[in-house]
Amino acid sequence: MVLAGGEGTRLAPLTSVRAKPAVPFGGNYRIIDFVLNNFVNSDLLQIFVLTQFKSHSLNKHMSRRWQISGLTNRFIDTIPAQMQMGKHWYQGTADAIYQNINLVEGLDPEVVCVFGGDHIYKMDIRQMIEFHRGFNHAKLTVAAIPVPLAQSDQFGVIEVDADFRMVGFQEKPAASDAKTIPGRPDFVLASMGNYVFDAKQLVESLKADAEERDSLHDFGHNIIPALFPTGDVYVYDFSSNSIRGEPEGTNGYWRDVGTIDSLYEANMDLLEIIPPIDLYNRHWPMRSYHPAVPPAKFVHNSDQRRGQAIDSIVAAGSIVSGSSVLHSILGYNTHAHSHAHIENSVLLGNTDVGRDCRIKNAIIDKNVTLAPGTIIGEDAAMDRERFHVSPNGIVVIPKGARVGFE
Ligand code: ADQ
Ligand code: ADP
Repeated sequence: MVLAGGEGTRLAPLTSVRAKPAVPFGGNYRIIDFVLNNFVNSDLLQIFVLTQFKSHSLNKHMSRRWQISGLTNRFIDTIPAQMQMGKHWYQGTADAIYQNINLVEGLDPEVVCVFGGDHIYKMDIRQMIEFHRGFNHAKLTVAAIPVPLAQSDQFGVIEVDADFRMVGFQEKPAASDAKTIPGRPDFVLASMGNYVFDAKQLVESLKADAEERDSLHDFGHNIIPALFPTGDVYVYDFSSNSIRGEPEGTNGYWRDVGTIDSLYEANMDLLEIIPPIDLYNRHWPMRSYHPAVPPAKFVHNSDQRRGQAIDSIVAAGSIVSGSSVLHSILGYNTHAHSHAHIENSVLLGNTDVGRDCRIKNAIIDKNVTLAPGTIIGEDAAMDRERFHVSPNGIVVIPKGARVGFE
């Protein structure tokens, strides 16, 4: 069960037009591709993707790329909120699963994986299931990773005993209250929001939670705190997960791209010479939808100025003509015209960058047209007047904007 309904308010304006898992990432992906590739590459092929907010773009992506047909018991089904349990939308993540409990019961599985749809990472999920099965009575196993203490208020913070049994859980505590990792006072052990449940336990927990009037019907706030005191909840150390063919030292890379700044940084990570997440590992193919567009092209312009891209990723359909692209990601169908300069930026696609534009430290959503001579990322005060600017100074241009035309 992939939870793909998140509203993603902190990613606005990118999520003003689409659900967070549908946000384009890394030139030719959408965020949800990472978790889906994790399941498919782990050969786990009974997948429900639960959607809710602004799901059209996500649905389209699912139907264009993530279909398995003709194999009887293998499927990827995208499930809209259907109000199965009364006239209300999903109240929280647990309610999202509860409202679809008939899907689980219908398959009568041994374990159910409940995973978030909005993180950038690679995981061989079979290894986590194997870990879960290694305990006789495990009711639930939660994947976890150390994160800096300062971010504790964004995560479920876990305490474990020597056997990696969960002995404490705080949902999004302030840094001053959070339990740090013994011997590592600046880190907490964070829940990745990925759960492997004993199927019967999942059904039982969700039904009990549905009866609770005061519950938020959320895994982090309600289900886990109710379950770990039984002593049968375990914690999977994500850094122990290994994938064939990955560069050394990249184990444990996981990014919650919940804010503009974290989304930007995760995109920039792809531009490292040896990136912490390798898109080229043929043992772990990274599927996504690819539109029928021609290869990217780099050309001199009429006054023999080079069109070039360095330390960059350029998706198909793009043309870089007499302009320079440095340390940036260009999505599908980006056209950069003569004398333009694009640096440290992420363009999501279908962008027209006019002559003489200078773009720095920006995320530019799809279908944007920049008039010749547009300058972004050089004058913070001016950028703030026109656009959303993140705490770290990343300028975000919303989908469909026409910038610099009077
Ligand atoms: P959050 O990051 O706050 O905390 P949450 O908003 O609960 O995550 O969303 C979890 C997942 O469910 C996301 O993939 C989201 O898209 C999806 N989702 C949210 N609301 C939904 C809805 N109504 N319908 C369908 N899907 C929905 C959680 C845990 C923390 C943990 C972090 C890790 O509660 O303990 O540390 O994830 O990021
Ligand atoms: P994303 O920006 O997430 O990639 P798409 O470009 O795939 O989204 O758009 C998703 C769908 O939303 C389009 O196929 C179209 O049907 C619809 N859509 C987008 N913009 C508009 C609009 N201005 N008016 C009507 N429908 C729109």
